[in-house]
Amino acid sequence: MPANLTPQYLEAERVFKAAKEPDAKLAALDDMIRLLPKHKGTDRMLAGLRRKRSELVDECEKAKVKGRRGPSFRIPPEGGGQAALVGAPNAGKSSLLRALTKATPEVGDFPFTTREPVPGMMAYEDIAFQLIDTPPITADFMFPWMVEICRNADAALFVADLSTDDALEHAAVVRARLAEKKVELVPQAPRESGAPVKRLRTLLVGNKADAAEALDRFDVLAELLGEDYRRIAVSALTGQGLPELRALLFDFMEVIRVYSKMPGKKPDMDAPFVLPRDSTVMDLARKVHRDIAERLKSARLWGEGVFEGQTVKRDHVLHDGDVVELHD
Ligand SMILES: Nc1nc2c(ncn2[C@@H]2O[C@H](COP(=O)(O)OP(=O)(O)OP(=O)(O)O)[C@@H](O)[C@H]2O)c(=O)[nH]1
Ligand SMILES: [Mg+2]
Repeated sequence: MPANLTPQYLEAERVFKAAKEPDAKLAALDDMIRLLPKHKGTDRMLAGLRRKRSELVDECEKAKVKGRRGPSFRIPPEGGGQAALVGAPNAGKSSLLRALTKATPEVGDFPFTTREPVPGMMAYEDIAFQLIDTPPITADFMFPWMVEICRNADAALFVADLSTDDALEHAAVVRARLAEKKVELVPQAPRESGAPVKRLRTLLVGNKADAAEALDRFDVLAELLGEDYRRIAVSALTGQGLPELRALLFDFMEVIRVYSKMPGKKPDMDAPFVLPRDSTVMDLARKVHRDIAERLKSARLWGEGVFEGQTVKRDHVLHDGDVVELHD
């Protein structure tokens, strides 16, 4: 391996190897081509990557000709974490996805405007979280694949419509419907994982805060739901509360951003690695590249609780914003 491959390149390579669909592979390959240091020593590698790219483009074309496979209900996670927007009809789930991301799902003042899951990336400072807009859940109907979406998500945004008194009943229905299918909306990340009941950490988002008496309704709703959900009132229409929602979701997802640097070089402050809170230097090394993790001897750190460039052990716990230089 040439010595000058950056951690960002190696991360793109890891994503490429892990990707299953041709279009996901293609996106990762484009990142690799962009991130590959360009000089004489990497000419042959670059040519190899470009050849692979043209093969993949052919593969993608063939997949398209075969016909649309219909909506994919398993949405591969991207960014710092995946959160599903769930709720009753007309609560404003699709409007929120439009307001928070570049995605453009249809919005309408009739139920079941949304019939397929739609992902979008919500930027927060220098990272992004993936939000998934979903169809409504009602007493009469819920798409069966909603369960799969919820099971795969890291969190839910439980969207309630604060413009109507029906919100209280609707919210109870949504929660009960999911619970029937063994998806429990819980206020905090559960300690134990998954099966058979998925405990999905949930933020309560009261939308249409611009409507009359919205905030009073929100208080009643929170009380009715009983659980101590963290909550925020927003309006997809006026934009009120949306910056706070971005920040709250970042805190709620319990992740940290860590910036890697090569010895003697400036850190890459544009592309942080996103790790679960309480991750260690070793966890970072594993994320950068398995080979680096295996050979890791020590690390130098710039950040919280250490002096500039302090040498730390592999089990040192990282903090949001730390800059780390890995030595093998
Ligand atoms: N006043 C007000 N109206 C809103 C707000 N957000 C959405 N709406 C309106 O509420 C209606 C429903 O919005 P959607 O975003 O389609 O709701 P949804 O939850 O995606 O609905 P389904 O796809 O049927 O589940 C539309 O008429 C929106 O214009 C808001 O913050 N304030
Ligand atoms: Mg919708």
